[in-house]
Amino acid sequence: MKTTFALALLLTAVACNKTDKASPGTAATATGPTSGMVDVKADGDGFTPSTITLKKGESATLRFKRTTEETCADKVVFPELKLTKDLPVNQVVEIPIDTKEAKTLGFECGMGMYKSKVVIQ
Ligand SMILES: [Cu+2]
Repeated sequence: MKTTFALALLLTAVACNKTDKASPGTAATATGPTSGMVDVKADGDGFTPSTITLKKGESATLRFKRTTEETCADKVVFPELKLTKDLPVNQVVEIPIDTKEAKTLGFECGMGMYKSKVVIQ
């Protein structure tokens, strides 16, 4: 498990360096609240990271990228926002998050599996 997790972090870091040269410090490895661009991977394990903590009041955009056909996470749904976005393979889909209020926003795949969340604090 630990090896898989480390590998996922490594892959995230590599992807981040390729696509987001301007802010190398915003990798999804942060454990504390973050802001700015946050990469979220969708694959056979669902969404990674599955919990994203954002700083209240600071602008944040989730950058979803599906990396495999082998998943039903071909779209992401935010039920509270009534928002559904398709996730084409290997395309970054940006979803800005309103962080004005401290709250928890759930998100999931189109079938309601892979429960994940954004915590604004
Ligand atoms: Cu599903």
